[in-house]
Amino acid sequence: MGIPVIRAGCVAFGFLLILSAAAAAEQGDSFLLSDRNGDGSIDQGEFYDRMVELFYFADRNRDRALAPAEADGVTAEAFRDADRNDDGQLSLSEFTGARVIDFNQADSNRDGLLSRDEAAAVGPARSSAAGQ
Ligand SMILES: [Ca+2]
Ligand SMILES: [Ca+2]
Ligand SMILES: [Ca+2]
Repeated sequence: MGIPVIRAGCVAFGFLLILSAAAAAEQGDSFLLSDRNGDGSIDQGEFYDRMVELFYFADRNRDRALAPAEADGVTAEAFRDADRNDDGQLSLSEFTGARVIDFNQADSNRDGLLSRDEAAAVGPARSSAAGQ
């Protein structure tokens, strides 16, 4: 019995993350959001952390997996590619695994860092904004 205080704290913390992410997104600069140490580039650790945040942000029913309906902006093809065990859901590792491939593709000078220009090529998990 009794209220699980620790758990409530985690939920509140999660909300803070979501709120700060949403606030930064409103300011339209996801690059600054990802570049935590402010050195002007996104390293793989920073990228991974950001992807984990996005994963939990997208996981609206909080089952730690993304259903196609939760993976906004991910094309059906990209979703299938990322869904390695073919269970119709993206686990955290499946999601981040697919995004790391994006990171490597965007890192055109292969220095393991994304500059602002390179990061723009990754985009918000959308292959095309034109398709609406
Ligand atoms: Ca950085
Ligand atoms: Ca989910
Ligand atoms: Ca899966």
